[in-house]
Amino acid sequence: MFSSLLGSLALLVPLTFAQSSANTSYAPTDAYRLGPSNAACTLQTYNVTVTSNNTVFTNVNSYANETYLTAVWQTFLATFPYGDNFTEGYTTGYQEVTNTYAIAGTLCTPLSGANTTGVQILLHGIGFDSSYWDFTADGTNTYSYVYSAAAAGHSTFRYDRLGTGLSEKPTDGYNVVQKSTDIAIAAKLAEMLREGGAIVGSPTGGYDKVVMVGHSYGSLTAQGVTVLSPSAVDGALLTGYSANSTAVPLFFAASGFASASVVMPDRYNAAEVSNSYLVTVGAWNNQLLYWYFPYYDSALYNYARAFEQPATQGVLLTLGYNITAAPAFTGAVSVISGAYDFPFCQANCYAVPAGSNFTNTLEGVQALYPAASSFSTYVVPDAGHVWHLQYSGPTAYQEMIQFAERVFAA
Ligand SMILES: *[C@@H]1O[C@H](CO)[C@@H](O)[C@H](O)[C@H]1NC(C)=O
Ligand SMILES: *[C@@H]1O[C@H](CO)[C@@H](O)[C@H](O)[C@H]1NC(C)=O
Ligand SMILES: *[C@@H]1O[C@H](CO)[C@@H](O)[C@H](O)[C@H]1NC(C)=O
Ligand SMILES: *[C@@H]1O[C@H](CO)[C@@H](O)[C@H](O)[C@H]1NC(C)=O
Ligand SMILES: *[C@@H]1O[C@H](CO)[C@@H](O)[C@H](O)[C@H]1NC(C)=O
Ligand SMILES: *[C@@H]1O[C@H](CO)[C@@H](O)[C@H](O)[C@H]1NC(C)=O
Ligand SMILES: *[C@@H]1O[C@H](CO)[C@@H](O)[C@H](O)[C@H]1NC(C)=O
Ligand SMILES: *[C@@H]1O[C@H](CO)[C@@H](O)[C@H](O)[C@H]1NC(C)=O
Ligand SMILES: CC(=O)N[C@H]1CO[C@H](CO)[C@@H](O)[C@@H]1O
Repeated sequence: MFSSLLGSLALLVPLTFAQSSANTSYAPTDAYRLGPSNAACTLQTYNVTVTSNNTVFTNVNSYANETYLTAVWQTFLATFPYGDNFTEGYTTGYQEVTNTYAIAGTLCTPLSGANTTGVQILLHGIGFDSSYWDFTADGTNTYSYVYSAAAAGHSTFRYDRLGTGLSEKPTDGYNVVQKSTDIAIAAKLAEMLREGGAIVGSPTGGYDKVVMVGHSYGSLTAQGVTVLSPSAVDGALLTGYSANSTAVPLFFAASGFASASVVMPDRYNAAEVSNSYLVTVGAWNNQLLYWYFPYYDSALYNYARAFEQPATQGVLLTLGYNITAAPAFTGAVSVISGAYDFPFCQANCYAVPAGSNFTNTLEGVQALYPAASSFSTYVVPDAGHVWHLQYSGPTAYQEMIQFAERVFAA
């Protein structure tokens, strides 16, 4: 079993604020925000040791120039999904990789009122770090899911994906920072939440239920956890997600993904992140992929762009790998996406194949979960991919909380 290989040490590392404040790539307000006023939050960096079955890349270089990176995209998109030429030219199979990664995570428990014995682990998507879940660019808690969850008595654990925020940024953005590694880290952290004492601030005996909540690539990762480590979580809440890959080539083409240190030289330098760490090339590319105009506060969009976080080319090239059914996953599954989600619905989550009994694109995910205890979908009106940050998001947070409560009560 893959999950048995994950059973290694996870040690605490005290976070040094002085070091992080030197880095403008991490929004300073987020670095110092230890969660909303209705929760007690602990930010810690954990040494997480995992073994993962990684795609082995060849003919790539973490310090390649933009011309070369673009040529890789061209080959990839010419043969999508993962045609022979890309596989033959750039990958040579799989190899187990064991490493220890410094991952920054924040556990928030409600300060008063109800206090669930379960926890939600929150996996953000590409372009963000874990501040996505506690987003306060408008100066309020309106778009903080951490706040809404705490108000409902729920504990949350959000962490910065490898290569983002305050987490480690390994140089090798291909063989190391890729989807398999992210799946293993997510599974390991979920297991740590279930164990007592592993996560600072968690109950002595650990949490009795773990709901994994993803957004976008975080949902692709969570789906991988349900395949490879099905007992790690009791529920999978996949947001900003579908099983429809029609728009994926458009997503890549419209992003203009290029090196963070080239696109945003005032925030990133090659000493901090290698060239393989990419951001969208322009603010409007970011809008095209993620936001549905005009249903959002431009202050949130401006902040999201100003502090856009990178994803490695290895993550982006492997995000479609190993999307297979999870026949061993017996927990609950729900999919919640914005009606106009671009990457996962090509801007219309009501498009379904002729003759199908689906009422929306998200229902296609059910085929991956033959043994799930329950399956549901919800389409968030007037919202795009980052629906949590759009005007209709906060109302839909209640759908997420209700799902978690059903899992906690089961
Ligand atoms: C975590 O890992 C880093 C890098 O290897 C190391 O310097 C640090 O001592 C470790 N922390 C603990 C608590 O072992
Ligand atoms: C990696 O993949 C190979 C081939 O599919 C498999 O034999 C092996 O068990 C996998 N290892 C892990 C850690 O999943
Ligand atoms: C991913 O899929 C490939 C091809 O089916 C397989 O060999 C590999 O073991 C899978 N990796 C993981 C981590 O399951
Ligand atoms: C970019 O890298 C490629 C491959 O190494 C090289 O052929 C090309 O000359 C480089 N271009 C520039 C502008 O440095
Ligand atoms: C791979 O490249 C060769 C040579 O350029 C071309 O003839 C072939 O059609 C390509 N195959 C695919 C699947 O794109
Ligand atoms: C909720 O549970 C956590 C973990 O056991 C504990 O630290 C916290 O004080 C509790 N909060 C309330 C309001 O009971
Ligand atoms: C996938 O999305 C495309 C584009 O929106 C749509 O035409 C197609 O019907 C969808 N297929 C499924 C199986 O949902
Ligand atoms: C569609 O039909 C399939 C096969 O009969 C069934 O398993 C599935 O639950 C149906 N989906 C919806 C949304 O009715
Ligand atoms: C932009 C910036 O200041 N980056 C720095 C972040 O921290 C690392 C490690 O301390 C430095 O190497 C970077 O130069």
